[in-house]
Amino acid sequence: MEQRTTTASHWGMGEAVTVDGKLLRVEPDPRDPSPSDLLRSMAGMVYSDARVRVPSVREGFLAGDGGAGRGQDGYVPVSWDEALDLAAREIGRVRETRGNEAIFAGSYGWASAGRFHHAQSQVHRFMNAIGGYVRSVDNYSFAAALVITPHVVGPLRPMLRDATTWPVVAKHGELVVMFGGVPPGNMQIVGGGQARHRIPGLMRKCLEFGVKFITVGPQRSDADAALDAEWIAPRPNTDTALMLGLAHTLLVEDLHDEAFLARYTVGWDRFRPYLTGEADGVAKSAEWAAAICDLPADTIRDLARRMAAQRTLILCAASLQRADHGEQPIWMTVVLAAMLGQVGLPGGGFGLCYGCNGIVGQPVNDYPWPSLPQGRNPVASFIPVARITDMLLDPGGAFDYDGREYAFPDIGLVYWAGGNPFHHHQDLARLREAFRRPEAVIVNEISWTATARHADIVFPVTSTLERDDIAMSRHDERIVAMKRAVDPIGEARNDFDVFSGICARLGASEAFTEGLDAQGWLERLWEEAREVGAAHGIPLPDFADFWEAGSIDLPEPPEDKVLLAGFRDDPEANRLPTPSGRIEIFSETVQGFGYEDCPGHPVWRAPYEWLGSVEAKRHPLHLVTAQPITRLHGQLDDGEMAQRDRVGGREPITLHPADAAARGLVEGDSVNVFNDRGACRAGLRISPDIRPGTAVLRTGAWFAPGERRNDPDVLGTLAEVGNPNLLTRDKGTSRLGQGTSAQTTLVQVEKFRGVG
Ligand SMILES: Nc1nc2c(c(=O)[nH]1)N[C@H]1C(S)=C(S)[C@@H](COP(=O)(O)OP(=O)(O)OC[C@H]3O[C@@H](n4cnc5c(=O)[nH]c(N)nc54)[C@H](O)[C@@H]3O)O[C@H]1N2
Ligand SMILES: Nc1nc2c(c(=O)[nH]1)N[C@H]1C(S)=C(S)[C@@H](COP(=O)(O)OP(=O)(O)OC[C@H]3O[C@@H](n4cnc5c(=O)[nH]c(N)nc54)[C@H](O)[C@@H]3O)O[C@H]1N2
Ligand SMILES: [Mo]
Repeated sequence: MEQRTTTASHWGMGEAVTVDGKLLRVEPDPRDPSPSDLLRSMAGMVYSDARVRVPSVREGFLAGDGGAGRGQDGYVPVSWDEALDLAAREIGRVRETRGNEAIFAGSYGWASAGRFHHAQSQVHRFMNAIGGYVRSVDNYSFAAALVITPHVVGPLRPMLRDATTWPVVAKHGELVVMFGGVPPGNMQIVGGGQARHRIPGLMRKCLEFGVKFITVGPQRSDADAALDAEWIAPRPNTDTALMLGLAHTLLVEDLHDEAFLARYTVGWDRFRPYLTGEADGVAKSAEWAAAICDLPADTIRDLARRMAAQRTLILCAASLQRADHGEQPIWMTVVLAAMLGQVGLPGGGFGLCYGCNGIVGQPVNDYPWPSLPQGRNPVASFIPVARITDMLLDPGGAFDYDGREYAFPDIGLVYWAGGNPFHHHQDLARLREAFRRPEAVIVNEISWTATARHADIVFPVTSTLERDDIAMSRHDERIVAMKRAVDPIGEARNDFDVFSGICARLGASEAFTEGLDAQGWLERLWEEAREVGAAHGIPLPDFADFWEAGSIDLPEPPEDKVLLAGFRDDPEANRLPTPSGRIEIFSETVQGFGYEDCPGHPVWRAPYEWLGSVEAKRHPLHLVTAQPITRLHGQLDDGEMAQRDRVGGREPITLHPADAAARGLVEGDSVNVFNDRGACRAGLRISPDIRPGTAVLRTGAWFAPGERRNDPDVLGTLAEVGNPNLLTRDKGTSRLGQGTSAQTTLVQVEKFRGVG
């Protein structure tokens, strides 16, 4: 019998269609104007060959190998009781012998939508119930931006929520300059879910009002083709130099707004000598920038003049700051906008991370819906999230972060639930070495990801469609009942049940469950949501009625928002949360940290590898590891969209026709992509719409159907299907932000002559 049930995911709301308990497909909600095709991949993920079906223990672990076989071992199926006993024994032992400071459960990752079964909330609550854990701070997405913005204009997250909306740009804007674009493929995703994907439509609407778009970056496709955007393609990682060249042009042609700089900023006088070259003998002129960016100087001058002549919004994508010195393009975007003097005007100023998701620039509300309480973590120790390998390889070692020095904790046990470090981290060979250090590694996973295959104990867990949950994201326009559509696959259980089981063995049941089962928690969360709703004038029905209804529409959000409009109106009454209360072109605080790689004002510093470096002689292609259009990171790689996109069973890599020809390569070839850190294979696509000297290999491929899946070395499998993090370098953006610098990578590509 056919059944339809509502569901929600990071890629949108939908309806699961089952017949006799088998999932056929997930259909998009008909009210979604731009639904994501990723819904079509969900059935493939649920029934994937790669599902973890039973609790499993690594062979070498049972033989006491001290971790040496992680990533290369086979697994032994065990009963749930045995696995839970083992996990409780390991956690208990590490806790007793080395304390909770020796447990790392940062467990970074996107997990799945849903307020209760959210894996990070579950694992952190569990860890707090048993005495705490070493955590991680910031994220892979925009860590450098998170750390630099409070020094310059104020914290990033409120700026994302309060970003100037596209309807305002349509009405008041004239020019939008998008560094790193606003890739339409990325707009499919909002963490926690999104009922209506409006951004593609809202951006296209700008055209009707005569707004012009320019995209700056290695790929033309970073702008929606329908926008007919102009395309400027500097060398990757040189945007800061380009922005300095624009700033210099504004200055020497007297196109900058001195009155704005005087009233709303501090430190212009400290930055100006750097720009003119008075400070270091190098004028950051259009010619200077042209040589670095490999663009005509006239293009830069012309762009500066057009920006000054019109109402211009400058956007800087998060990708620019996932690079060596990633703090600089963010800071320089703000400075450039300040020089134009349009900050706080409708359709002018700057915007950060618009390409990150469907919230930034879409009209949104902000409701503090409840989430699973995390409890208190008594362990103070933390790492910036992308310093995981450094931590495991260098216990006790010192690291810098945002003006202070810290020491890496000495980790005995790693617990991961809802994230995939062997997807998200850089230089995976180095990460593997690091993952072999702890006494024990425990992972809850849906699938046999590379991370699961580095664990000693693997718990099989349910995915979204195998359990009941509630989607209520702060910024969404609908609350959705995420209903269980199919039975759990194999012996999979919910993360909550895994942690309840371990807690029962460690005498922490009451602290973790508070006597409630999953249904009890859903009802408690719903009662709290009703209180939040009541406080915001949104009456919510009782749980049974909500569940029956399937979803509840929330009030339409306000359409018009202008970032920093209040500050512009009255900079005294609406001081910015920076030390001076104004935009800091020069930051005494940052200068005071004494970091050569992030001084007191924005600077151009050559990245550790780039097309202008000597290294480019041996590895002459800049590797862009953009977000995958056909999946979410590693999630859904086993689904229809990602598998259909493969070229000869491998992840596609895109080269410019000239670069392909120079290597004797044709479309569809299997290629070898390599540098000194590693190598992987990929399937060749050729496109004139990428900058010569650039190669695009999107992140996240790991699923190999059939034979290749059984490679005993899981990194070997990643190399075969085409995973770029075998090639990326593992170094912080700077001593300030310590974010990932994945986008700073050079490679060479050659025809693959091996088997397959
Ligand atoms: N080279 C390079 N690397 C990058 C980036 C880049 O631009 N270039 N981008 C980075 C960015 S921005 C990010 S955000 C990260 C993303 O990195 P991650 O967030 O770690 O990637 P995901 O694949 O989303 O990992 C989520 C994992 O959780 C599992 N999961 C889902 N639901 C559940 C659940 O309910 N319970 C449990 N236990 N598990 C669940 C999924 O199977 C999946 O393996 O990657 C980063 N890595
Ligand atoms: N479908 C899908 N959507 C996603 C995700 C996903 O996995 N799948 N992940 C989500 C997450 S977690 C995040 S954080 C956001 C990330 O959002 P972004 O960081 O905006 O996304 P990216 O795709 O990494 O990068 C956007 C573009 O930047 C360009 N670029 C790379 N290097 C440079 C450079 O040096 N200069 C310039 N000017 N451009 C450069 C590339 O051409 C790339 O396509 O996306 C989100 N959206
Ligand atoms: Mo991200």
